[in-house]
Amino acid sequence: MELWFTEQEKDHIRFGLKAEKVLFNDKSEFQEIQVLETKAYGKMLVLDGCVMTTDEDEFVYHEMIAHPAACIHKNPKAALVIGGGDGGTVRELLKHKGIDKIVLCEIDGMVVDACKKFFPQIAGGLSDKRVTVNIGDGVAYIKDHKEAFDIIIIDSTDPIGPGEGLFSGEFYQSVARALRPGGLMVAQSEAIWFKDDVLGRIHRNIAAGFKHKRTYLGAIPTYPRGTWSWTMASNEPFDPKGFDKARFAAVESGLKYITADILPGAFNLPPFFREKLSKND
Ligand code: SPD
Repeated sequence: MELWFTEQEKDHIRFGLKAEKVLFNDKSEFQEIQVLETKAYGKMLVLDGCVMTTDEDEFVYHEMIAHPAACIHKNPKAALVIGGGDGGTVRELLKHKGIDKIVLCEIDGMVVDACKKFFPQIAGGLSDKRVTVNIGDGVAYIKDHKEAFDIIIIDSTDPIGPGEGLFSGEFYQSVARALRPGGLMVAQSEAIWFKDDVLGRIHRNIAAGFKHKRTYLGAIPTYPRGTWSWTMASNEPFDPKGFDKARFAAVESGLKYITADILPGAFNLPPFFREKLSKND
C-alpha cells in the first residue's frame, strides 16, 4: 500500500508527497513530530502536519534566514535564534567567523533530539563551542534580555500552535528591546500567497516593534505554494544593497542558493505583493 503525506493548507488546497517510510513518530508536550523518508526530497521533518525541513531543499530556507542579516549588520558578534530546533539556522550563522556567540532558544527538546539523530548534517553545529542551546519558551526568554544581541532570528513554525506567540506585537517589541543599537531581527513571515488577514497581522505586529522593515523572498518547493518570505526589521535604517561584500565573499563558496546578486535582489518584491504589504505598513 502507498503511503502519502499531505499538508492541508485550506479545505481546497493540499500539498502531497509519497513517503517511503516513517522513521519517527511521537507527540511531545507541544506538538506531533514526524520524520518521513521521501523519494522526492529525502528525509523530511513534519511538525503538527506541516513540513519544516527536508534534506534536499533546507539550504534555501536556512541560507536565506541567516546570511542577509549576518552581512547587512555592521559588525555582528552575538546572535540569538528563537525556534529553529533543527539547527539549520545556527549552522549558517556559524559560517561567519566574526560571530562569537550564538544562543538557540527552542521550546521543544524532542525536536532537537530528533534532528540530531535524523538530520546530523543540519543539526551538527549545535554542539559547536560558540553555541548555547537553551530548551525553553522564546517568549519568556526574550523578555529577560535587554540590548544583548546584534542579530535575532525568529525561525518559527507557522502562526498556529506553539509558534503563535512568536508572531505577536508584544513579542516583536520585546525582540526590539533585546537588540543592541543597530541590531537586526529577521523573522520567517510565511508564503506570499497566504491569506491577507494572516500576512496583514504579521506585518502590523512587526511594525508595532520596529520603525524599519523590509521583506524578501526565496523559492522553497516543499513549503505551501513555493514562494517564501522573511522580514528583516530594525529601529535604525538599514540598506540591503549596502551589505558587507567582504563578509559575504568569505562565506560565498559554501552557499548553494545565495549569491552576491541574489542577496540584495531578493528584496525586490513583485508589485502585487508590495501592494499587499503596503496596506499594513
Ligand atoms: N510552513 C513552514 C514554515 C516553517 C518555518 N520554519 C522552519 C524551520 C526550519 N529551520
